[in-house]
Formats: sequence, C-alpha cells, structure tokens
Amino acid sequence: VPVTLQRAFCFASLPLLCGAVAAAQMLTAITVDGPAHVLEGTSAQYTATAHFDDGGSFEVTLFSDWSVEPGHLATIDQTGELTAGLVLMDQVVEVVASFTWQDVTEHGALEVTIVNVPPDDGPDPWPFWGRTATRLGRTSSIGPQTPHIAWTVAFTATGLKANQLSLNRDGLLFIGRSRGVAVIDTAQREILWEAWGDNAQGVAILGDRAYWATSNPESTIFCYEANTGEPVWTYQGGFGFNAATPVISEGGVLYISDGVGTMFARWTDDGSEMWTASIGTYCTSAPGLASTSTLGSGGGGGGGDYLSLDPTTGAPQWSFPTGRGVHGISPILGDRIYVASSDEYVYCLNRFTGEEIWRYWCEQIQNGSVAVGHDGMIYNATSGNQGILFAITPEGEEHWRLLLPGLAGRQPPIVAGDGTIYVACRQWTGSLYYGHVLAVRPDGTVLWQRQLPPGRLDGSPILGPDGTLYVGCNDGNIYAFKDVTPGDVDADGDVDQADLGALLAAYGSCLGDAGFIHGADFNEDECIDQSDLGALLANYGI
Ligand SMILES: [Ca+2]
Ligand SMILES: [Ca+2]
Ligand SMILES: [Ca+2]
Repeated sequence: VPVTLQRAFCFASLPLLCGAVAAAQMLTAITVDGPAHVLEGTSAQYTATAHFDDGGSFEVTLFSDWSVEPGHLATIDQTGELTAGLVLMDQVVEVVASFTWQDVTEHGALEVTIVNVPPDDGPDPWPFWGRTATRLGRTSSIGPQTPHIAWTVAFTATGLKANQLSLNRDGLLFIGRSRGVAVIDTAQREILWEAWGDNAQGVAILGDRAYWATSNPESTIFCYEANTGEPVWTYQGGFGFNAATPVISEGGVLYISDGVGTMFARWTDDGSEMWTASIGTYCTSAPGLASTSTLGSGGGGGGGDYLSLDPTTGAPQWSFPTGRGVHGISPILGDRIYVASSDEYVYCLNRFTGEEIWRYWCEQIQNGSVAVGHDGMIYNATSGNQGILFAITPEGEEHWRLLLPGLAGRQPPIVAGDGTIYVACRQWTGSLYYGHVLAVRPDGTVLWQRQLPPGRLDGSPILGPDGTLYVGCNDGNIYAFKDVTPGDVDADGDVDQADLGALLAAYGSCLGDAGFIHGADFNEDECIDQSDLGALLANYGI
C-alpha cells in the first residue's frame, strides 16, 4: 500500500517534486489545516501537508488516510471533507490524517469544534428586528441556496419605503413602512391589512398582537390584533419614534426610545406606564434586551453614547462613549455587546460593566448593521463610501472581508442555520438606486447574488422556517426567495397543470411587462421563454 500511495502521489500530482525527493529524504510530520469550527449538519474541507527532514513540504490531502474521532459525531471521506453530525451542545472532535512515505507513517491531527445550532426559541419565527430581543440576527432555519424569486407581493403604492420586516407564527409578514404598516398573508400571498400613519421602522410581535411606533407628528405607539388588524390601544408619545423599532420582554413590557432621548417602558396588555426615563439628547437605535438585566440603546451624548439601563426601573447602569452616532441594532451575546458606531469602529463591550474588550476599525461609517453567527463570528456591514461585509472573530480579529455592490445602510446581515450570511445593500448609480441581495458562505465567498429592479433597500432580509427569504424593496414589492424544483411556478412543492397554466399565461413576457412573474423564471434571466418551459416540462409530474 505505501508503494502504491507513493507512486500515485508522485505520478498524479507532483512529478517534479517527487523527482526531487531523494530516497534519503525522511518524512517527519503531517499537519492538518481547515476550519476550527464547523456548524452541525454542515461540511468543511481539510487538507494534509507532509513535511520532510530537508525542510520541504507537499500537500498530500488525497494521499492520506483520513479519520475523525469520536466517529459518531462526524464523518470524513478520503478527500478530507468532514461532515458534522447533529449535536445537542458544542462538541470537540479530532480530525486525523495519516500519510506514509518510504515506510515511515506520520499522523497529523486538528481539534475541530462542532458548533451546536439550537432550535429557535419562541413561537414566532421573526418577532423583532434582528429576530431575538438581543438582536443577534440569526436563526436555525436554512435559507435559499439559489437566487430564485418564488413570488412577490406589492406592499404599497410605489414610492413608499419598506423598513424592517417581521414574521409571526401564522405566517403573517409585517412591514414597517414610511406610511404606517402593511401585513401580508404569506400563504395567500396578498395584503391582509394595512394601517396608515407616519414612518414606522418595524413591528414587534408578542402573542396575538403587533406593536409599532411612528415618527413626528404622529409620535404614537400602536398595539393591534395581528390577525385581524383591529386596534387595541395607542399611546401618544414624545417627539417621534423616528429611528426605533420596539423590543418586548417575555414578561410583556415594551421598550422604545424617541427622538429627544426618552426611553419608554410600557405594559403590552394596555399600554400603561411601567417607567419613563430620560436617557440623552437623541435616540437613533433600536433597543436590545438581555433577560431582566440589560436594556441597551445607542442614544445620548449627541447620539454617540451606548447606554445600558435596568429594564425593571430604567435606572442607568453605565454608558460608553463612541466617536459618532450609534444607529441600527447592537447585538447582545452572553456577557458581550457589539456596537457598530459611525466613528467606523465596532466595539466589543462587557455587558455588565460597559468596559471595552476590543475595538475593530471597519474603515467606513456604519449604521448599526451587525449580526452574530452561531459560532460567535461577528458580521458587520458598512456604509459611508463603500459597503464592506466584515467577518470579525470573537477575539476582535478580521477573519475576512467582502466588498459589497452597494452600501448596507440600516440593513444588518442575518445568519442562517447552515452559517450562510444573507445581506442586502443598495447601490446608487447616479440616477437610480438598485438593491442587491447576497448569500455569502461562512468562508466569505459568494454563494449567490441578485440585483432587484430599481428601488432602494432599507430593511434587512428575514428568513422564515420554511426556508423563504423575504426582502422588502422600495420599488413597492416584497420579494420571496425560495429554492424550488424547476417548473414549480407556484412554489407549492409539485410541478403540475397549475404550474404549466401559470407559465403559459406569462409566456413571452420579460421583467416590467404585464403578466411577468418571477416564479416562472427558472434560469433567472428575467424573461419567460422556451428555456423556462423546457425546465418545467422536464420535471412535469414531480
Ligand atoms: Ca443541535
Ligand atoms: Ca406547483
Ligand atoms: Ca427565464
């Protein structure tokens, strides 16, 4: 076997080097390289390198024997591709490569952590901006692997902005709009109800009710029945909840700040006061909540401070000054808070003391566009002159960066259960805004990218439990991205007469024409033609 391996090794890959490897050269060590963290249920590639006594080294991935211990947690094939099993908590495995040269066998090993992706808690798939009260922006759901738009719904007359989205247990999609809110029934793919008013950043969901707040002059907190659109209570607030979307505790307290530096804590059942606190001059970010101990918000001090309050009393705990405004959301994970300031830094702060643990310079202004992956990786997208998606390790080191086709604005990325990062951005061409949606692999390479019709993107994508990615574009549409079998025009899991009829009705149309539907465009070329019909016929009956 060693002779065969050696011959194959020389013959297949490295004839020149093998010619240079004299019989006297001794194999001294094998090293294994690859990701130190792998999410459960996903795969990762490892490589093996042989080191010789003369200082030479060659990659021998395909000529090594691979194994992983303990074997019930993961498997590895002979190309070095590891597949992690499902785990209930983080687990450490050892990846081993063995290689033989001139009758000498060496083993190399690497410790790899299989990262547990816990199932999403709570009955509602995406109740808040950032999904959790802590604004982490991550979910266990797996999103689309292709840029297929399965369906769209017009959420408004063109010209109105879509801000942040949320999704409840009944599949109702809530859109914060520049004029009130709209609610889409994702099963029927139509507007269920609308409430008109001033700018609403986003809707928070608790139980059967939806909560949001509006800017000047309305300056009101609203509580509506989610499924019927019946108003329950309103609270006339201070000076416009212009930049904030509420967060709600499990105990039923809603927190929101306004445009003159007031934080409101109100009981969700009737809107009555729990407390009201003055926190600074101007509040520009959505508060985040960690259990009953931390209510954090960007605000005071001209907008550049990050503040922590006691959620039960509103008493100040600490404040941390940054150089400029704090916008968007600031995720809270364990004892840490990640704050992206317009002063171009991401700050990692101790949640309990406000002490700075590290800061990372992101080179551009940023509007609070941060998410945290299941493995603790921090994803931050910038605005300013250039949109850059950064992956920053929990230790504060740059892991990778990806240049985006536009600016992130207040559109934090989100992280799916397989580690894929979905991010929206907007590109200004000098005459038009174009929105772009990207799916990025955990290694920083682009899985897919799609440009939407002209219109700004102002809100983050969200991911439903069925794998549908929702994006609100200011061309007036909600775009539902979902992987389907080619031919499944109505995205209901089969390819039948209904699909054929829908495709034929759209046949010959292109984007912008009456009758065009994205759901029938399987090669994503924005026209419905022979190619799409062929894809449908090939799968007819599935
Ligand atoms: Ca698990
Ligand atoms: Ca179908
Ligand atoms: Ca097509």
